[in-house]
Amino acid sequence: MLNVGVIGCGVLGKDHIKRLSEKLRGVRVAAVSAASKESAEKGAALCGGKAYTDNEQLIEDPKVEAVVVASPGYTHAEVVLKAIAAGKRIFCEKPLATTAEDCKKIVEAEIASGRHLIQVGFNRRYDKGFRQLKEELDKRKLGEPLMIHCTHRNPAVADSYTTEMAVHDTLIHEIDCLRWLTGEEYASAQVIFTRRTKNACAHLQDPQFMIFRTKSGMSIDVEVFVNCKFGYDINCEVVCEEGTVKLSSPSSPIIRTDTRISGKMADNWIHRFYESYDAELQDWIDAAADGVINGPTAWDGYAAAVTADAFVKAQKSGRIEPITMEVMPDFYRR
Ligand code: ISE
Repeated sequence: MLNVGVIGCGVLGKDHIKRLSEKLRGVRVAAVSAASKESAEKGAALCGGKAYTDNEQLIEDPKVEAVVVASPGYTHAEVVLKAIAAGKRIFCEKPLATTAEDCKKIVEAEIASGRHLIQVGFNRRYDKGFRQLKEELDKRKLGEPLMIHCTHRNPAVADSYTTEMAVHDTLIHEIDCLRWLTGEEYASAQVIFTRRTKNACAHLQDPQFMIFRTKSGMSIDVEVFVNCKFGYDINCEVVCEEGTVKLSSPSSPIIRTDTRISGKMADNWIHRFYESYDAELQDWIDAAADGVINGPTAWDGYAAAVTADAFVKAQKSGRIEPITMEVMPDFYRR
């Protein structure tokens, strides 16, 4: 039984506390922490664990063998570095840290510890549809992939959501998932600001058109539209030399009747990707017994941060920005 401490009791933190204590195997939530006492107590009430308002105290609790980090992104670097120093296993929600520099520090600390401790919560790698897409591509029956077209649409975002968050918070999923899907590193990033929707708040550029080029020359375009109004809409189509492969979307059945076609769409990411959150955490828990990490590593978190930095630069410059990354250390080779 893995005794886990959950850091952060917001929407996703509470969701993780529930799945860890009610649904997943071989795990128990021993403690939770949140900045406010009220929120920590609400989180603790969901699992019967101890409530902390200080993350460091939770990390140092001898009953806590591993931590799930679901606090806001800007807190991740500090918390993860402390957990590595305390020798705890870590599941860290995306982003691993908000800057590539901090991700690098985490990578270096993990390597220095000599143990594989960190999995990053890039949950799309565990989504059934994306897995099927990857299986199909890996067969290479369709020839080499040439282009990928994606959409990442959210029905609406809070006023606190900024133009840069379209990269750090939203596109970050495609940044990781498409790198995993193609097995390629990226060469450049470009952002095209299109005509703005009236439904975005004044400070936000929405939608945005993001273009990647990979090292082999493949081009990838992602429409990020976070006030699309009509639902949570994730699409991905890979165009290969001899055919295309497309994510089933929506994943619910399509009904044809009375000269109409209809189907149900997810209203938010928690519902759309529910099963992938279960699967990624179960994999992390199961791997703990063998002291390994099967899912996205701290290096993947670093690679995503470097790419995100190039996209933010491209938002500001309007130019095609190069993406340059260091060589992956042997520690992360599988
Ligand atoms: C959010 O943090 C997510 O992880 C969602 O998957 C994404 O669609 C959304 O735009 C982000 O804000």
